[in-house]
Parts: sequence; C-alpha cells; structure tokens
Amino acid sequence: DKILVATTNKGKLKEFKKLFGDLGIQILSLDDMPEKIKVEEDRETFLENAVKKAKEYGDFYKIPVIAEDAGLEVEALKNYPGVYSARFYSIDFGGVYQIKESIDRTNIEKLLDLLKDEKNRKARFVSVVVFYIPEDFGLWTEGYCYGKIAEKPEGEKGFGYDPVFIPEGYKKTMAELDLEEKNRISHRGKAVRKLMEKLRYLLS
Ligand code: ITT
Repeated sequence: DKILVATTNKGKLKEFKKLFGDLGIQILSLDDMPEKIKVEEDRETFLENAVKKAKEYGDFYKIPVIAEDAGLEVEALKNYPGVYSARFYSIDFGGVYQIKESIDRTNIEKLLDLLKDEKNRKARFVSVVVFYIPEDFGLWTEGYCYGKIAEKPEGEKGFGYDPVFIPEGYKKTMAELDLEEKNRISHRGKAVRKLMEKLRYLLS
C-alpha cells in the first residue's frame, strides 16, 4: 500500500500522483526518502534505463517502486533525442548549447534549430514504466503519444518538450492542456493504465 515513484522530475511526479490518485495507495517520492542515492541513466534503451532505476531504487529502499524512462522521438532526426531527451542540449548532435533560461528551454531551442526548414515534423513521446517489488517480481509497460513539433513554443503547463508538442487531433500544444487532459492522451497515462490492467489481471 506504499509505492515509491522514483523520479527527480517534479512534472512527472505530479502526473504520476494524479494517475494513481484514486487507488488508495500512498505515493512516496524520492524527496520523502531520508537517504539519497543517485542512479545514472546511461543505457541505450528506455526499457534498460527504467529497469535500472527501478532495481537500484527498489533494492536500496526495499519498497515497491515505479520508475519510468521517457523521451521524445523525432522522425526527421532519426528518432533523436530519444533516451537523451533530458540532456539533449549537451549531446553532440548538431551543436552543444549553453543553458540559458532553463534546461527545458535550451533543449527546445536546440530542437527547433535542428528542425528549421524541415517539413516533416512528426514525433512521438515514449514512456516505459517499470513496477518492481524487491526480491519478488517486476513488470513493465509502454505508452506512446503521437503528434508533431510546433514552429514555436506555446503554453506554460506540463514540462520538458510539452510547449512544442502538438498531439494528433489537437490544434494546441501539450503545454496548453490541463493535467487531466494530458494524462488522458499522454504516453505516461497510457503506460500507467496498461500497468494497472496487468496488475489487476495478475492479482485476480
Ligand atoms: P527521472 O529520470 O528522475 O524520472 P528525467 O527528467 O531524467 O527524470 P527521463 O530520464 O525519463 O526523466 O527523461 C525524460 C525527458 O524527456 C524529460 O526530461 C523531458 O525532457 C522529456 N519528456 C518525457 N516525458 C515528457 C512529457 O510528458 N512532456 C514533455 N517532455 C517529456
């Protein structure tokens, strides 16, 4: 009845808390943990990174863990930034940028620079969520949200690349959607709902 959502990303944490809101489970975050550890995300796939985070945090704190690795894949950039989404500004893929306003803004600036004059703006968000009970069992699911990259940032909600991501069927960016609506259509929302379905099935 207690789960650690092992993320350092405040935007993500808020979305996870809302998604698990009505289950009567107590959600802990890394801020609630007395001892801190750092887990490096140095693998080449979302799944490997998510499994690594879930295992290292779960085995250390000895409580059930939800860990996620997520990112943005842009078709015209051969699916970059992908697993490098959080630190795209520092990746040697068409220039390394100095952080100005914030990391998110710097990443967005780099992305828009790289897509300048690019007609194909197709992209998708990917979320891989791992649920792990230490020494017992683990489970993973994935979710996708398809859309396109806007010409310029709009909206203040959400986090990361939300201001430049226009979901399919929408005329506004993810950063203009309320938390509830984002969770309804997002990669993260889909992965979490699949996880709950699997758990319900396994526990029935
Ligand atoms: P944790 O590893 O601590 O969970 P993080 O921010 O490093 O936090 P990821 O490694 O999963 O998380 O990196 C995901 C990056 O991808 C994130 O920093 C954003 O730039 C981007 N991203 C993921 N989900 C997103 C979303 O819903 N909206 C916008 N950008 C997102």
